[in-house]
Amino acid sequence: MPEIRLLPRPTSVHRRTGTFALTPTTSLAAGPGAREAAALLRELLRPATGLPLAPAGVAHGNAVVLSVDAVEAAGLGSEGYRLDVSPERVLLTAGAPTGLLRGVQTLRQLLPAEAWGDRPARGVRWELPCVSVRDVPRFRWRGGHLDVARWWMPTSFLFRYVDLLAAHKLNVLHLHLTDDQGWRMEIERLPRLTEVGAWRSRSMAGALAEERYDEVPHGGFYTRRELGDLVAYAARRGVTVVPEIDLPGHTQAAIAAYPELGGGDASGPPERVEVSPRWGVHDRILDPGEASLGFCHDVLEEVLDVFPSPFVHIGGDEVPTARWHASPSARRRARELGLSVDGLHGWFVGELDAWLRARGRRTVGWDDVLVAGRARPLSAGATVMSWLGEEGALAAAAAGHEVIMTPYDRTYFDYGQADGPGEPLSMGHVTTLEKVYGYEPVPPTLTEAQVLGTQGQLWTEYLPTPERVEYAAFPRLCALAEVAWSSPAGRDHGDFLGRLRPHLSRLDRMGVRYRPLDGPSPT
Ligand code: TNX
Repeated sequence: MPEIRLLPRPTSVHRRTGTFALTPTTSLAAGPGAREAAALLRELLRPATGLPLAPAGVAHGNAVVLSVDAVEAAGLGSEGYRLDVSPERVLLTAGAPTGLLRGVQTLRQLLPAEAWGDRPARGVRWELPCVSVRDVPRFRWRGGHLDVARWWMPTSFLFRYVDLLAAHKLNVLHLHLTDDQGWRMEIERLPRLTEVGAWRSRSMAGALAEERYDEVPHGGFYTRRELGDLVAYAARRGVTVVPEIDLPGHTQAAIAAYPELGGGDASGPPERVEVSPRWGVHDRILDPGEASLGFCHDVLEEVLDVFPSPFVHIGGDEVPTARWHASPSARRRARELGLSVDGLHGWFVGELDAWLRARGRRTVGWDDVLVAGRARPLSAGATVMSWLGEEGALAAAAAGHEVIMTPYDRTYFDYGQADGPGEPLSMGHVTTLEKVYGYEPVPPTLTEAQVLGTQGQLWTEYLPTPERVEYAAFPRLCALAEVAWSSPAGRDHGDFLGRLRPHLSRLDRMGVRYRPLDGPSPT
């Protein structure tokens, strides 16, 4: 009998006797609200199985039946589902279409790993074990972050990354689109952002401390249409793309394109800067004046056009104010507002938050915005992404904000996975698979309802290619997916590893270049 090895672990799994076989005559019946899930199931299984899964109005004979049924699915929320496999029928039921998308991923995991390939697999019996699964996610925000600013990644990889997130029932792709080292989103009204800001003449080649450069030009950007296609593709998989435009710090690439945004100092107008070739925190930040705010509004307007996400991330992290202290216009602005120069950080973030709120969106900011936010409270719906530690999360929750837990020591997958020889260059610290799996996102003094969720971060300073990104992401993202989806009560590292091994053979079929469990692969 085939074993049942699901990842992330569902709420409950009851094994029944027998199997269900998907054959060329198996039909797929999709009731109202189930069409998208049916299309996804066909699309996922077609390449390896070649099965047509022909649409059927009413299920007859050997059939897979997908339905949205609020009564049957009571208590399952918008993402939960029930999957009942008997020898004649596969019944997938959810209270909402998104729940069916999650159930489709489970159904796929019940098949032999060969089903995950992108080429026809011959001589495989496409059997599912009979089982009853009931499954409801723990957190609403289960994210994967990807920094495409430090290195541009091919557009096709963004689509693939969405597939990988969805396969793990993660539901947010947080795209870090701008930083000192590159501006990656086309903004029609501000063409120089990508004509100039998307390209750098060289990149840092060694570790942060070494300051070595490669002299190889690098760049790239995504058109609005490409990003729109990505949003639609992700939506069909139940994944929301949350854009991040990092403001007012981490903006050297924008200032390279439009130098006036950088403000000047007492000695005159700003000198020109290049798109930065090096990593680390930069002191070139947007001048806290009307011109910069107007710039942010222009950018965000186009961002809202392309990304329907209820959440928009404005960064807000690492804003060194030294240059504001030296800038007569910044000092004047602080005086006018009755703020300290450092208080301008909070004022800036508050202005953007109010602007987004007026347009019906919810601001997301790194927890640095809280320190900054003292000058002006954030809107109630603003959400804080807490990377610095639990203090930020506690302060955010105390101020009534929902929090997304992204602590650097547990969820930064740009950190190494082990200490030994042969590990690729990384940010330096080590975050093992076990440490990720053991992470508990709800701090002891917070309630589950105050925590929107958690997410894995892929900052790419040391991850210049999709291969390197996948190696850093996996298998740690598998562990995080389980932390985000499954109930903490059943958490057991040994049991997880028992399910991870067969899961890795699924990832093998998808060609994922993960770090093997027993040590680094040769690079
Ligand atoms: C801190 S987390 C940063 C990023 C870096 C990352 C490297 C955050 C809001 N800022 O700019 O890429 O560390 O680990």
